[in-house]
Amino acid sequence: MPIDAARPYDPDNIFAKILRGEIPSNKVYEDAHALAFHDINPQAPRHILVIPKGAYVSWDDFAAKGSDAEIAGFVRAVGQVARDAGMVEPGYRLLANIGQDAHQEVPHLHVHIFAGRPLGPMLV
Ligand code: IU
Repeated sequence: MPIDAARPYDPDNIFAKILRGEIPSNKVYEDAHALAFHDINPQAPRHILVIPKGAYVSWDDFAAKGSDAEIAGFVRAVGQVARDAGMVEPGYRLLANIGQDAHQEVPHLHVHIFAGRPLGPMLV
């Protein structure tokens, strides 16, 4: 079920549990500000999720409340993951679903990285 991104952060959401190490993930990257792991239900040959370590539901929440260090660290982490995964050539797609109309299911901000095949024109 898609979530209401304006709701308060739920510390028991699945990605919060992954961040706390209570649930395992197939981790590909971690630093002070971000964690990246393989999506359990990949929608492309390569499908990685990158999440900030802070408690943010939405991009707008993160942009408003995140520190400059958190925001810069997260943006750099997304790029680092794509580079480390060898996705720069022939390319990759970033996607963040925010709120009900975008069908956000996990109420902890995450960026999807898709790669591994021609992804076609952008779909909305
Ligand atoms: P969405 O943007 O909130 O719709 O995407 C949530 C993603 O989280 C989706 O691609 C799931 O396959 C993925 N996921 C996961 O990787 N591990 C989990 O334990 C759960 C969801 I629940």
